[in-house]
Amino acid sequence: MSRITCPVLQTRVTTPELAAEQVYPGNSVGMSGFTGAGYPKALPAALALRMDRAHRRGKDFRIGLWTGASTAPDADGVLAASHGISSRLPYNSDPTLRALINSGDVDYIDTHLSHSAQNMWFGFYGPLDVAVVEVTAILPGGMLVPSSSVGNNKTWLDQAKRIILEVNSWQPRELEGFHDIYYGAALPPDRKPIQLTGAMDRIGEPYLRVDTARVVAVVETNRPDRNSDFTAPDRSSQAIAGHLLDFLRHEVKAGRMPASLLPLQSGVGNVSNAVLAGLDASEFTNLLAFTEVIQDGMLDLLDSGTLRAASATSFGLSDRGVSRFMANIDAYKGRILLRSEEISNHPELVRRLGVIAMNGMIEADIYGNVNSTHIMGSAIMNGIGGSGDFARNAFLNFFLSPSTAKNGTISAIVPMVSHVDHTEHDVQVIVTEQGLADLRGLSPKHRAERVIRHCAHPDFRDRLTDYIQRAQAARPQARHTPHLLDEALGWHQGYLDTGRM
Ligand code: 0RQ
Repeated sequence: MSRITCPVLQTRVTTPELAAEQVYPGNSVGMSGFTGAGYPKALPAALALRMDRAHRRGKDFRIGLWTGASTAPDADGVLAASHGISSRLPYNSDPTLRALINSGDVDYIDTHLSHSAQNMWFGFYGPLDVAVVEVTAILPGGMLVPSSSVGNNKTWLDQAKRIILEVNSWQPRELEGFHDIYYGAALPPDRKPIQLTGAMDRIGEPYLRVDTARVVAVVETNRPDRNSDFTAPDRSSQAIAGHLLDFLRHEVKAGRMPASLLPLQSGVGNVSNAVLAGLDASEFTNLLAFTEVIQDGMLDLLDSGTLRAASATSFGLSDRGVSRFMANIDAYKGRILLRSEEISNHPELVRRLGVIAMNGMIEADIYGNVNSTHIMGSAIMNGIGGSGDFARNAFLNFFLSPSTAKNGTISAIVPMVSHVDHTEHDVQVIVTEQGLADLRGLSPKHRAERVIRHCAHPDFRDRLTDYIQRAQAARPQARHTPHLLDEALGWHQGYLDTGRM
């Protein structure tokens, strides 16, 4: 049976090629998609062909591309390969696009995920020409059943001058009812409190609204999301997870949080998956998640009952995870809610609920500043994503990383981070496979001692200790956060000079 039951929108069904003609050079385009889920599957490739043709004729055809977060090779990837992206926001993990950002060909605006929609509403990004949004189905009255991610879709649909919908019949029709789309947002000075006091509260509607008059094309697809496989947690990730779990036990024992903890936010990647696996094997039970992404580890927790329910904005599953989810989809209904990313990551809600935030990092410095985004200060890896939304406002935040990178040759603990995403004022707990440094309530001097002693790899510990001792001795009148600036900045230059990077 057709997934498009709205008579008006049935008349707009067309091919990806004809739909792509609705996108013009220089347009701002808001696409769906978040961590490889729910991105448009057909339109980007058709648009990339149009761009290739224009470029062969010597004409410039590039767009400003806005998404929920990362998409996939057949969205970000094809458009980047056609040199069709002039600017991009927010989070990206596509390697082709990353290379173009780092070569200076694409302007990348690395905004907090919770800010991306409101910046659009505030008018900070200018007008949105086209929205390209994947949905699961179109209902008779024109309401849209969202697909496997919500991201910024509500804002793109509300704001775009022209709308292209992709209806993907690969997405399970049973997704109807998994979403909670909040329509109560207003702009300052008329904003009201968001009436969400529990992680699983429903404050919105199960559907996305669309003004059918602005829908210029509807394209039918049947293609899977980009589902990334996870490698089994290695020893380092398991050690990081072990330290973190011990610390949670300690906090419960100290009476600082309930036995069922507080709502969890978990970043993506193998360390985060190891933490989820560790939780599943632990005594913790009856937990809640208020997070961005439902990854395989979250399904494990839901299946075992360790996790009662999870609120997020997107799935981020492996192929195996998708099969599992689809086979048991009705059992997850009511236990998984997908919201817009401005709500899943909302600072007001993260702080009210007292979220425990756990995110990866590239490096931390001895004073607790964290770099989540840049390699050697200059090259972007992915982007800040939701890490700042959660960490800054969390009840408790953790930043996790192996203590070294590149086969042990580079220390993830440095005198001064080469780029700052999370400042010493925000960062609470740093964890590596070596141990955990609880920095709450400590002055810079004590933070440095703890980070070096507990988190640095033994191969780098003496060098860091020597650095801090000499920095303290250098200027007796400047011992609050002592640094040897030339040496601190030269630390990374040393890696570059010796060819380690
Ligand atoms: O490079 O791929 O060339 O080998 O950085 O490192 O160890 O694979 O780390 O996949 O766990 O990601 C911070 C990037 C960690 C991620 C980051 C090199 C390393 C490798 C990746 P190669 P790993 P992970 C919710 C929360 C920001 C957004 C966020 C991230 C590559 O967690 O993007 O938290 N976070 N969002 O070799 C030089 C160092 C290095 C280094 C690592 N110190 N020096 N290179 N690398 N450390 C999700 C969303 O918001 C959507």
